Amino acid sequence: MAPAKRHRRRESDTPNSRDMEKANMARPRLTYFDAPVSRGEECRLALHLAGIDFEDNRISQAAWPALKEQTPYGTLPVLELPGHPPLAQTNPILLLIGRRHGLHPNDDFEAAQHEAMMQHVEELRHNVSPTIRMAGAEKKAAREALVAGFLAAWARAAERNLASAAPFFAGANIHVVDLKLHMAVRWFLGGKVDHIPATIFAAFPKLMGVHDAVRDDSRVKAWYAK
Ligand SMILES: N[C@@H](CCC(=O)N[C@@H](CS)C(=O)NCC(=O)O)C(=O)O
Repeated sequence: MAPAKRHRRRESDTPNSRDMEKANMARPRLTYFDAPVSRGEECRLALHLAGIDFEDNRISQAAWPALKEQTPYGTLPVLELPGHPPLAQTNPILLLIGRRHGLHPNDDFEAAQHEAMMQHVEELRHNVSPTIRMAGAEKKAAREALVAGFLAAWARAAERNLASAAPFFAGANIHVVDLKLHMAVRWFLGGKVDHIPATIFAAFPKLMGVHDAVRDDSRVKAWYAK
């Protein structure tokens, strides 16, 4: 099948285990679910900002069980680079792209500060994601508790660590950490996460500012204009 725009593969093209083991394709391939969200989308954005011609391999939930055990950690995203075994875990994927393409600082202390914030975003996901599998009253109670407790504290800590941000985490230049912060805010901004207000982060201007600056970046706009 000829690749569609952004080199998307369809479910029928899902890589088999031999593909994943060998990673001997001609160009990088990112595998994630077929949705513009979360860990997969921030890796897609990082690859796009890095100017890498990559295969955007999107799989359906139905195709996932057959692939899960073939991935390094049973999770997506997975990045395959020609000549290397598949690489999983979102932050290491982002750091590899970021270090190679000027989207992560060279200074080791500065880099560690970025990585701390990246981990902060992962902790947000680890706390909120379990509620996705809940239903009814249990989901409502769990999310209301998150809004009052964890999410409020999470946003305060994010804002504290964005003290000198303008417009991005490290000032004028976009880095992979900004892509993660953008995706974290965007998760709730559309108001589609039941029991978590769309305005959950509205009182945190620096956090919102990073979200907006990434949204308004010309390369990010170009990605969504495709
Ligand atoms: N620590 C992993 C977590 C990855 C993760 O949980 N990915 C989700 C999608 S965002 C997933 O693979 N879900 C399917 C499953 O766990 O079976 C990372 O940072 O990449």
